Amino acid sequence: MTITTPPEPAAADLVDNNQKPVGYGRMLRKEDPRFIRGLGRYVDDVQLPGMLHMAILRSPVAHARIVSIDTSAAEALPKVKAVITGETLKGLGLDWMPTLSNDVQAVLATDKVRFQGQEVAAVVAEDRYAARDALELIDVDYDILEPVWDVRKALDESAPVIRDDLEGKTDNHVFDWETGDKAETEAVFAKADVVVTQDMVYPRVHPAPMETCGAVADFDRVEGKLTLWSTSQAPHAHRTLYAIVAGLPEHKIRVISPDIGGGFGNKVPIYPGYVCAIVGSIVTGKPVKWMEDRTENLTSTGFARDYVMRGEIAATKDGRILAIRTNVLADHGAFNGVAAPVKYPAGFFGVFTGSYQLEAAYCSMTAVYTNKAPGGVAYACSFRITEAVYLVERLVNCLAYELKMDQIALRRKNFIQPDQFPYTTKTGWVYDSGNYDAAMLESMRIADYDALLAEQAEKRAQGELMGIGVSFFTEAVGAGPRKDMDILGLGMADGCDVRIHPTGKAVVRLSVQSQGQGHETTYAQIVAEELGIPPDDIDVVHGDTDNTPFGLGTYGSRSTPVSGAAAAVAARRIRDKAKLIASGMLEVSVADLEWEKGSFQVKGDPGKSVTISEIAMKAHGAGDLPPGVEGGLDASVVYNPANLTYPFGAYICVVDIDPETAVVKVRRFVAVDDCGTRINPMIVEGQVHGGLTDGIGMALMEIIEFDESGNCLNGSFMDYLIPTALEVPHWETGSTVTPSPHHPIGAKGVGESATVGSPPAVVNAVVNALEPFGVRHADMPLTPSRVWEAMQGRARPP
Ligand code: MCN
Ligand code: CUM
Repeated sequence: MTITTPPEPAAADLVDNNQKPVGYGRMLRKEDPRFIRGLGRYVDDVQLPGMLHMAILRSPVAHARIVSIDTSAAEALPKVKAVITGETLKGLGLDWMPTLSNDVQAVLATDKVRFQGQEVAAVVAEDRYAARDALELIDVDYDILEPVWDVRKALDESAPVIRDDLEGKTDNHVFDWETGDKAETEAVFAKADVVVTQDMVYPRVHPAPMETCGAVADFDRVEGKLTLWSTSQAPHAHRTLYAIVAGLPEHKIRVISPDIGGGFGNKVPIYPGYVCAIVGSIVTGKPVKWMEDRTENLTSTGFARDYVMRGEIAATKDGRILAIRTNVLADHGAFNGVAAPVKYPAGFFGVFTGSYQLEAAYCSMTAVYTNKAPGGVAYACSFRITEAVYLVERLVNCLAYELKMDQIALRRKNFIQPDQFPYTTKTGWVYDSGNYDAAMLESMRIADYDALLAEQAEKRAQGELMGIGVSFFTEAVGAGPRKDMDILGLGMADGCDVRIHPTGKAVVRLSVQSQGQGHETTYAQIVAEELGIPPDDIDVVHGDTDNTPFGLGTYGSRSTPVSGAAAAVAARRIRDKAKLIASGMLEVSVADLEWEKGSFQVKGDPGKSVTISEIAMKAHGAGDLPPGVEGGLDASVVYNPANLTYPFGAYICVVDIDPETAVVKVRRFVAVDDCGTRINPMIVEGQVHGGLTDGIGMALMEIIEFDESGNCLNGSFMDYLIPTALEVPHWETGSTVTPSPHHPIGAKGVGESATVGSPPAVVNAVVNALEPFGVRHADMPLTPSRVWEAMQGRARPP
């Protein structure tokens, strides 16, 4: 295992795209010239001849029986071409659709509405305005029912049953799930010197991507072919589901995800709007466009978190952590629309054991339906690892508080050690590689931790509220080995096709789909590194099911671990074939050739060599190839990962709290991330900066709440606060490099690391600042009012 701590990059390290040698490095993003000039092509930029526009009527109430829907006035509007209701869809067998977790979800409500914002009817009209006007003319008679808005009361005997559509359903229970050894954990807790219990809530939040969800459906009656432009993180998986749900032949469906303005998991599920746009196009014979507005996005699409957790940690009195136990109540909204591998009903929450050597661990969870929008797995969640990391990192700080131990010293005492990898946790996950202490020490060095402690002591003496918060996370990303992981029966492998043209230029086709992560750059870099072709000569194609290999798409930071591996392996296969061709060209045996980035040369005679472009021309050109070698220079790989990859990081946050207003200011944030080999360190840092900003948002301001009638209180950016440049500090990033032993280039995923790791660091810092008030915990978001209540000894009960 190699550990390096690269120095801060100098501007001179920025690699010009055409500068050689090519490969890994801080190359400027190939997609940026189009994005920064406003030339990106998003779904809403698609304009087709004769295109119609669709708008959706949504339920104004959280829970009600639908008595009647009168669409006659809307249909009479001159520009209206079709009004679609649940009854229309029922005729096509499309009124309900499967979710990604084996539940069903209403496409358009027929019997009841089950959350505020639920889809009730769709209008297709000549323009967007007419479609919206027509919505106002649809008359729905609702018989209001009592809503279930408090997750803690969802299982009460008296609670109304939300999902009476499910046969035999008499309560709001979704699933129970457990992991770890209960009896063993109880035994370890019984012998522990210290047990600390803490209740905490990870509130419902929303990914809020800049671009809302939408689609353009174009059903060609002549060809019988459906083309769907949609905001999808997983175009291939969506196509297969449309084939299964709508009964359309799969080869007659083309799903295109063009440029996507941010996904963050919000664009993994299939939404009723996509299905209605398809039906609208089939019914009218015209292309139909549907784009949500901001309120629709915030109130009806995939939310994140919403876990009510009780955590318990057992330790010796000198700070040896022995066991962790947790009980979780999970709010899944009205339909179980979680997108996680099917064997994992709670996603990868099972890694709540964190980065520590434990003797035992146990988790039990109950998931319930409420009258709220469905979702649950979104917002850079790494399949619920955000919740898991928050739980364990808050618990460790609660333990430090009780033991009066330094939060870093306590962590360092309990880390899994480098020689213990691969490490099997008490819940059965096999961490592939790690050197946790190196990352922790690096973060302490950058932060100058001792100086911070001294400063804090001084400030406390003067009554100032300065807090230092630490978190250390391990993530499990790169789903996944197909023996263990699938979504609705589709194995979680992903593919890459690499094709080298005769002139030595290349095209790389991926089954994963970028929403802003820079795939056009980094996949070109992977192939460039392997083949010595400059990245600017390599085009990356993605997001079009007609032109890319099958795969399950981008989420759970799985692109680099899965498709990134596929790209490297495909390029290596091409290199192997190129070597055979080169041996013919140079008239030497294969054993006499050596690879020098971009060319094969005769060992001991570097003057005799052929470049990869010369080989490409030969592969396509005239004359014989060596016996048994076919023409062309292409390769295609479907990669089945051996394991997940386990990136990790050490974060230190410094906050100041105004004692008069209780406003929290994040003054410093140090983030040391280890994602193994870094393909493009600049892009990795960009991903980390974004995730840290997410973390400040969730820790300090973001929440989706409901009132007692089930009304969503955060349906606009006036009420759903997201951080701006004003709330974030200058990020201080660092890195260590511990390659993944099973990934062909040693890379681990990183896209969600900072979102996962930063919220507990911020909360730990705020709570640390409030230590003089005897505060051990306060729940997110730590708005001034909540911090003020904590200061008054009235931390809101979770
Ligand atoms: N990378 C690298 N070296 C590594 C690991 C990654 O250079 N060792 C690069 C990759 O090549 C890629 C980027 O970093 O360009 C992110 O890679 P990866 O960690 O594999 O994550 P994915 O590409 O699968 O992206 C998904 C992840 C998720 S799940 C969410 S949620 C999220 C995130 O990415 N959504 C984003 N970051 C986002 N960034 C933007 N701009 N927009 C989103 O919607
Ligand atoms: Cu869980 S958000 Mo990302 O996996 O697309």
